[in-house]
Amino acid sequence: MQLHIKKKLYMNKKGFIFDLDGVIVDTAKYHFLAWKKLANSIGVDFSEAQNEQLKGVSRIKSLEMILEWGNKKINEEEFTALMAKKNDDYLSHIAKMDAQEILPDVPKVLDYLTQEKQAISLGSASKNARMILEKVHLINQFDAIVDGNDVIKGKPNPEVFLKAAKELNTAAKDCIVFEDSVAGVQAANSANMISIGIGDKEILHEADYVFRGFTKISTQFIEELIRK
Ligand code: B16
Ligand code: MG
Repeated sequence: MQLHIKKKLYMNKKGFIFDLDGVIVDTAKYHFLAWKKLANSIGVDFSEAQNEQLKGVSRIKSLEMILEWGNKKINEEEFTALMAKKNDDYLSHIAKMDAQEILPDVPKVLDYLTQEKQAISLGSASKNARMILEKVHLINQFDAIVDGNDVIKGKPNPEVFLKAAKELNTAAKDCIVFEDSVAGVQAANSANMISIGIGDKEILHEADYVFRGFTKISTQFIEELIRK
């Protein structure tokens, strides 16, 4: 969905696409708590390593994977009920969120891109993305928001990022994606975009560049991406 046009998008050659969970805010810890509670309630163990595999993965696919790990078979009605239960629990954590939960230097990078009149989109698998951006007061920094409500195929399928490029009126090859998940990096690569991993170099080895966080990204590096 395209938001108000805060910038003259036609001036931009590049499109900067940000994942949400794990890139802009540290909501991965809340997804972990909610999935762990749910998994344990149906007698399935759930580790942090398994949670890593769910990063960037849609809610439906995440539950399917948990049930498979636990070797559980349930009917459609139970599946829908468990998804709602997980989301309610997740939302109870989100309710307490504020701007303090924005990851370090994210506002600095967004402000710099805005100052340089670059086009910015969200590209998230989450259906709660818009609400979270509102809660942390970042929603107005985005020219477009593409999230879990706008796509049929989840990451690693590139649909979410291709839609974001379209919203920004930018060619896929001119887009730069910031991602914390393996599935998201793969999606960016399949979309023929520049992938920038935020997190662990070994986990995100498929990305074009990897940084521990935005504090490690220099203004000069962003400048080079703009001018490339
Ligand atoms: P929801 P991202 C993803 O967001 C999360 O990484 C993933 O753990 C979650 O299952 C997915 O959103 C769906 O989230 O349940 O809120 O719709 O990293 O793509 O911003
Ligand atoms: Mg993420």
